[in-house]
Amino acid sequence: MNNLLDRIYAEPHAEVSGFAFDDAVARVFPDMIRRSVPGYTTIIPMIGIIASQYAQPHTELYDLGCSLGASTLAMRHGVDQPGCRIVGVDNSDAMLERCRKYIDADSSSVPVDLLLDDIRSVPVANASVVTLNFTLQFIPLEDRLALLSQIADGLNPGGVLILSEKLVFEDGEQSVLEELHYDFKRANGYSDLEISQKRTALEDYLVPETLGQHRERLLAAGFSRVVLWYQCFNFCSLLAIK
Ligand code: GEK
Repeated sequence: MNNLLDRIYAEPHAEVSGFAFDDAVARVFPDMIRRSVPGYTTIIPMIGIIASQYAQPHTELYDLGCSLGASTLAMRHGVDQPGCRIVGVDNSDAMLERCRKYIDADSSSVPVDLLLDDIRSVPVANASVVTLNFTLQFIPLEDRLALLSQIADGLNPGGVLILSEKLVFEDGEQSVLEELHYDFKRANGYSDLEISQKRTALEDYLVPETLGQHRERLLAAGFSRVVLWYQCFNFCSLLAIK
């Protein structure tokens, strides 16, 4: 992955406009997500471990909101079942164009198809593993159940969804965990100005929910079991089993 430094919000913006996964973001994305999301660098290799356990022979693995393909590559190196194929989907041209380069440069022979599309309109079928690694949080609330139901329908019995999300908490817990998240960002070199401008840019676009809301919706969507396998501050990853 590249090592360009994220300085997008380092200077004061006269007006902070809404966040977009454009070329400027795609260029610095590996640095941005590593320094902004506590646990991201742990979650990625674990997606490889989970894929290795749950991939079924002759099935599809989906990476929905694949960005530069970090989860795609983790799954690609995790699966050891015959006849698996990975489908990576993202609606940002800037992301997908770069993702293609990482996939082409990678040595694994597991086939990968990359689709420039909205994850809400991509059919999921014959799937054993689906990853939504910090993507559902950008989908409008009213569309989340339909998307998860479509994923559950497209998974084979025993298949799994890996769902990683930023969370919100009730009352006191929220401020404790949020402050720790800001300290994590400060420790990674972000200034208070960068933290506050990024927060403004993401308002109304990244909409986090509680752990309870996620669990309930996953069960309503058709999953039979939901396991919290990772949490760091206000970020978590769930394993939803069909
Ligand atoms: C990783 N999973 O490195 N359709 C398709 N893509 C979308 C949509 C949509 N409706 N909405 C947002 N995206 C990656 C990290 S980043 C998380 C995922 C973050 C895409 C968007 O273009 C971006 O690439 C990705 O979802 C979210 O494991 O930046 O916090």
